[in-house]
Amino acid sequence: SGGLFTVGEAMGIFVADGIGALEHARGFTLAVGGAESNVAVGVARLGGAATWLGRVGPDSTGALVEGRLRSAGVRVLAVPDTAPTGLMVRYRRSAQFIHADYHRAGSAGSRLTPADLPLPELQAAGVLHVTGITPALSDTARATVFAAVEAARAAGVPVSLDVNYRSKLWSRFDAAPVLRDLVALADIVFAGPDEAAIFLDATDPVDGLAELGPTEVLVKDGARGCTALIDGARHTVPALSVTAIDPVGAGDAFVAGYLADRLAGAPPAQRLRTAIAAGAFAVTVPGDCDAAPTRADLRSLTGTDINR
Ligand code: KDG
Repeated sequence: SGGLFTVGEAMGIFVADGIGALEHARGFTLAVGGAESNVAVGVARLGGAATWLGRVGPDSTGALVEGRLRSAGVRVLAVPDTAPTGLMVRYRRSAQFIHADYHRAGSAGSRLTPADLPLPELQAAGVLHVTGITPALSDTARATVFAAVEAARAAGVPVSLDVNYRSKLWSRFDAAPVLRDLVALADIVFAGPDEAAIFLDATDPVDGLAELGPTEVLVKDGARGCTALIDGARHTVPALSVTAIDPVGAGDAFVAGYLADRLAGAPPAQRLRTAIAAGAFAVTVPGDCDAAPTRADLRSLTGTDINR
C-alpha cells in the first residue's frame, strides 16, 4: 500500500528478431507486454512499490507473465481464468514501421470483472493507474476499470489515466465517449495530441483535457517532448536526443517515471525530468517492459544524478 495499483491485461508477445516481413522472420523473442503491467514494471525499476491485477490463463504464457512481472519486482495479483492468456505478434516491416496483431479476443485478461478488485488494498494505494486499453477489451473489463476508478475516488486515492487509444480494439466513434468519461474522472491524465483529438475539439489538447477536470495533464509528443499543466502551472519540456532503436514502451516508461517520482513526493519539475529521461531511455532499448530503466540507467543517460 502507498504505492501504485494498476489493473489491465498482460500478454505474451512474439517479437520477430530483425527487420522485414513476417514470412522472413527466423527467430522470435517472447516478451511480456501490456500497457498497465509495463507501467508497474517501470515504477518498480525506479524503486517504487507497484501492484498489478489481472487475469491469466492456465497456460505457460500465463506463468511467464506472472514470473516476469514478479522478477521485475511487481506485486502480482493474478486471477486464474480458464480462457487462454492473450498473445500478440509483432514485427518490424521496415526500420520505421512496426506491425502488431492481437490474439486477445476472449482472452483471460479480457474477462476481468469488478468482483476481481481487492477494494481495501486498492483504496490504500498511493495512486490508481488505468488506461484506455482495458475498457476496449469487454463489457466486464470496462465495468472493472470504472469500478476501480470510482472506488479510488471514494477513498481519496488519486486516479491516473493514460488515454492509450488502440485503433485495432475499437473505433474512434466507440472510444470517444468512454475515454472522455474516464478523463473527467481522473486526476492525472497522459495523452498524445492525436489521442486527445478523438474526443476534444479544443485547439490546445492540454487546455482541453484540463477543462474536463484533471489537475495534472501531460501531453506527450514523442521526440517533440512534453507539454504539461500541473496544479495550474504550465511546463514545456523538450525530449532528450537519443539513438532511437524501438519506440515501444517509451510512453509507459514516461508514465512510470512521472508516477514513481510523484509517489516519492518529488515536485512537478522533477517528475517531468524523470519522465522525459525514462521515456528517452526506453526508446534506446528494444522491448515493452524490458525497456524500462532503473535510477542508475537514468544517471548514465543524463550524466546527472536525477535523484536518490
Ligand atoms: O504501450 C505498449 C503496449 O501497447 C504494449 O505492451 C501492448 O498493451 C499493449 C497493447 O494493448 O497494445
